[in-house]
Amino acid sequence: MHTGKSPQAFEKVCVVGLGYIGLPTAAFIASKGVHVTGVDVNSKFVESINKGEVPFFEPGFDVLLKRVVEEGYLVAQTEQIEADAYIVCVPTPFKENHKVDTKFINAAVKAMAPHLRPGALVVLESTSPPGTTENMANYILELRPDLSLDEDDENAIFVAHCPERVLPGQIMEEMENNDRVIGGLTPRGTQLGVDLYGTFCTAELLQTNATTAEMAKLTENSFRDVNIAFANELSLISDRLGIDVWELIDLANHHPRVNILQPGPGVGGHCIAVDPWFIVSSVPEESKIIKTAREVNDGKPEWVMSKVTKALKGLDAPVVAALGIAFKNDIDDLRESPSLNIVKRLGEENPELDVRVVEPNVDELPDSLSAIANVKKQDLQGAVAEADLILLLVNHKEFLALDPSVLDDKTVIDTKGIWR
Ligand code: SAJ
Repeated sequence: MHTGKSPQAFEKVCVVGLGYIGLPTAAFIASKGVHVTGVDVNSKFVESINKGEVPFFEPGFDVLLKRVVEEGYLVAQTEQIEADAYIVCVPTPFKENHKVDTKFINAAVKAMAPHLRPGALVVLESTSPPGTTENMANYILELRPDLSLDEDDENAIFVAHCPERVLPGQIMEEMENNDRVIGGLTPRGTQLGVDLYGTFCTAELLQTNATTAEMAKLTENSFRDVNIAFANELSLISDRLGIDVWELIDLANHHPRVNILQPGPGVGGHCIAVDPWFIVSSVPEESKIIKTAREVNDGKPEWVMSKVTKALKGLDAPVVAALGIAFKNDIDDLRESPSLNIVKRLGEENPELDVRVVEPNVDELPDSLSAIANVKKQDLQGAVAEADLILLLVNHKEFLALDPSVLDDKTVIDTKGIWR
């Protein structure tokens, strides 16, 4: 629904949290000639961004960042400023009980509160359980009782939720071209959100309320989790039946209304392995399939471990080449990575093993692996040549390009089905 009014112009925008989502969002807005202040508590990130350097790997993004920094439209700093609009893109991890931990949102809002002025828009972009945007707004009012959420009040601020949707690895394309869901706590909050995201997003800007927007995001990622769990469950069933699961899925997918996803070593990343729990912890009684899917996907690394243990039986002082520790192909993101978890357990639980990790997307192993004496990093060719067992964990392009004949005399566990 459009009000017919011309869109609100934003001169100064403050993006809080410069990670995989916040930084590209800040850069896209800045590329439209809006002055953006990117804020992060990590001063190393801030320094690197102000030099035009991306602190993580995302194809094609380096060119955009360099440009907006050089043109002066994006400046990074550790302090928030007075702005027309704020976008909060901080992590929302869960606690032991799978309930959200809002400490980063609270910290962001606390630092924002002194700078907020009437008329400002505050958008929460971090993935959050239903009700979080409203709680955030109430916390703002606690800190700034002079402000109001009543649209008719001259001291009103406007609050909305606009969940991010981009796929890591395809951010340059998806940031502009994915439809967005925008839900305000009030109609004007929604409209201002639409105006803000309309500065750089050329796709549909779908309007709703804040709670539905929160739930839409969780629903999207739970949909994917449930579908991957189906593929992972099929891989366990097929293994028992002596069937090639990839052939099975390929055959089934020829049905016009079947589209099964791919099994793997488990589900990683900070989104799909986390977000469904926000639904389960909000409404536990009713979230049966969503909970079971999480358990199936979380159980897959254990199953891979049991396969490796079986394959290693009888081998004396074996060398294992573990191919890939990122949470998925062709990125450097290790968050919640099932592959990283498998390699860590492999090294820790089997001190007699010599584990060679091949990960083309990172320069150094993370501390969790470099602390294990029998785990080290190696190049692909060397590791494959020296290993008795090849454990393929991620379908990185370098592994897809490997001549399969080098595997001829090796024991191979291929969790992604690339060498079938
Ligand atoms: N995976 C499989 N089999 C598949 C597809 C994926 O095992 O067939 C695994 C991947 O290897 C990875 C995990 O699932 O470990 C998640 O990967 P992904 O590519 O499905 O998703 P993410 O986490 O990179 O990004 C998702 C996306 N959500 C959806 O596709 C519904 C993205 O659009 C969201 O913006 C992102 O979560 C997010 O930040 O929420």
